[in-house]
Amino acid sequence: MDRKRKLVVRLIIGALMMTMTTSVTVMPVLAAPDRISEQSVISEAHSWLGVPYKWGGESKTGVDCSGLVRQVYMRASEGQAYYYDRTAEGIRKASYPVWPPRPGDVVIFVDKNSGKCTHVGIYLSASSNGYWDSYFIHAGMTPKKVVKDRLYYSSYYGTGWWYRNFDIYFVRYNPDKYKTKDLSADLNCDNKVNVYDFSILMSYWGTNGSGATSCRSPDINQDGIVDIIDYSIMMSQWTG
Ligand SMILES: [Ca+2]
Ligand SMILES: [Ca+2]
Repeated sequence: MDRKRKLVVRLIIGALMMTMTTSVTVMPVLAAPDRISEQSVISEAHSWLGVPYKWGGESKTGVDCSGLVRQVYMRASEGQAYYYDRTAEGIRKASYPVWPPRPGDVVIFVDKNSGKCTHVGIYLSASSNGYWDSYFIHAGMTPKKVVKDRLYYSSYYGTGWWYRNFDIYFVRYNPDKYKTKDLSADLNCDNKVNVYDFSILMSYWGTNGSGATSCRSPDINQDGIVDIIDYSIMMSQWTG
């Protein structure tokens, strides 16, 4: 290649690189993705409607108020974020008060007698009356299942019941207090990576994992096959 040609080639490469650089710089700068979107929390919360109330429960066969909030947040973030403390009081401590609330924020109910947060729910939207009569989803005793209710005109507890018994406010999780942990191998979303997940992985070995009814796909790294790579990811997260 003579010098002239080399120069032309260099110019073309330079122009290409400039174009590439330019196209990179004009790309919109994306903020760090929100681990939990409002929409994912709201749709996950709705998928729990009708699940029976069970004290201490954290699955779709039975759940209590704080178990519901924790599971909804954990599943909505695909296991990336969740409250370690599963009590209503723990959820309150890991959050900060907000006004106005955004759909998917947490509703905190502080017992007027004990001063402790004894109930939590997920805020959906203000009603036509305003935020004080907002819609929320929660797992409660009346009826003993996950329902959608209103803060003031409660369909199940009667008008004003929540306010007579609780101080109510809205909170959002505090990223600084919000612990993260890679649980992508927790296929059944029970917050542990153990033999249950292992047996799900094994039963889809060599397939693309489609058809699995577990909370997460056994194709953990999403490369189209359940294989040794997924197995090693699982082993690295093993909690037993
Ligand atoms: Ca598991
Ligand atoms: Ca895989």
